[in-house]
Amino acid sequence: MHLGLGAFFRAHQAWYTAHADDAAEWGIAAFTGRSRALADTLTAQDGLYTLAELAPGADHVETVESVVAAHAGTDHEALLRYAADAAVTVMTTTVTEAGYVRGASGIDHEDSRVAADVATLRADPRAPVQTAPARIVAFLLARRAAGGGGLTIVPCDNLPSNGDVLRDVVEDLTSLVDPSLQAWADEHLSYVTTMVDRITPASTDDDVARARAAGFDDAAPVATEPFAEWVLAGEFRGPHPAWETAGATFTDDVVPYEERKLFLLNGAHSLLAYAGSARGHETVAEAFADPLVRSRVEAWWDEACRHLTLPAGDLAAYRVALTARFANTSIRHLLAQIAKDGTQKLPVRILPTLRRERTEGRMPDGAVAALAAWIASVRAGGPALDDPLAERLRPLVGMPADAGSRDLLALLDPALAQDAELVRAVVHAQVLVPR
Ligand code: CS2
Repeated sequence: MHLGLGAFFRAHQAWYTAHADDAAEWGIAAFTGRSRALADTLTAQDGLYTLAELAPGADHVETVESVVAAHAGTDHEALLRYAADAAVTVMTTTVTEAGYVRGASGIDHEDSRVAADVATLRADPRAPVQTAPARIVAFLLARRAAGGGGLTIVPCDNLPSNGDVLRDVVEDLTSLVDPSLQAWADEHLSYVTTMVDRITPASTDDDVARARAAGFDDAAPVATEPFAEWVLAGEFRGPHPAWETAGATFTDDVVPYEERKLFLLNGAHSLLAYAGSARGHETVAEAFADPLVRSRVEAWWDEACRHLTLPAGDLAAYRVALTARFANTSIRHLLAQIAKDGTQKLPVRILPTLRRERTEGRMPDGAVAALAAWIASVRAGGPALDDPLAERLRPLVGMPADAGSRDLLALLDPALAQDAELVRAVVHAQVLVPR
């Protein structure tokens, strides 16, 4: 089972499942977020789609066969049918950082969709719900009712300790909906934490044309990069595909890999997204080729590396590989896509390093540039406004730099706004990255 049928899932978890030694024994039933279109398109082609790995001089196209059923997220009845199926032992999720609807701890009790889902599930545990955590709770209630066995939930979004994050959210929601479910969950359910990596832009008409030119009549192709990495930690409550035979790594401690990827790749991505779009670039490769933006990325990498625990040689090699990945002009990775949901992304990508640097008495230029560029994007009414907290960002459009910066930093973390030296540095940095 998968929640969050999109391009990334099809380039990553579905691809690993298709390449596992035991691929013939597994199939994925995948659900979109809400939209019906992709589910219908994939259903019309029996779940098959082409995956193009793109790099200058090294394109490779294959057909991926692991998705055996594609459903719209609104097809709640189908979701509950899988819950009762003993053959379903693993649920992966890619619901985006914002999709977990996290609060300060557990789920966000202030979110009106959460309140609505709680009321719905209390009244009828089989009624359709809106949020991803509620869909999972509905799934678990149906599984318990059907006497279903062990299940492992494997979140695949860019959040540190994503297994723990999802557990906290689901358990908190469970306590609001039906506390008696917890005892069943303790016995039958486990959460695995993962680091996922593969740069996969949203699909476009160009991808359809490319597939056609390669001889495939595919209305739902995916384009990605050759690189892929998956590191998983935790206990499974049942069988899972032999992902390790396709190159996934099972380890005891995923944190060092998560931090390396979140800070160096995703942190740099966010910096590129805001600073690059302010300077008129459209894609990651274009922004990365701009020496002014690139110098900020290098500064950011230096700062972040000071706080990563993997050996220096590993980090240096990762930076070299990332440099080639960001420079890959065969992929059009739009900055506007990465700029979405900044209030959810920056706190996990940039703030841990920023806090550690401030504690050690330094003013980290790269981290400051990332925050300043995000603030500039909000103040200019740019792509940063595509955010679950848009209502709180919009009043700051056009605000003077000093007042706006303080308020926006406070939105990410109130303690940041108390750091007067930091606020000054952020206001000053905006001058360095002009629109
Ligand atoms: C990107 C990620 O959109 C974003 O925020 O930073 O989707 C990134 O491309 C992936 O994490 C790469 O593995």
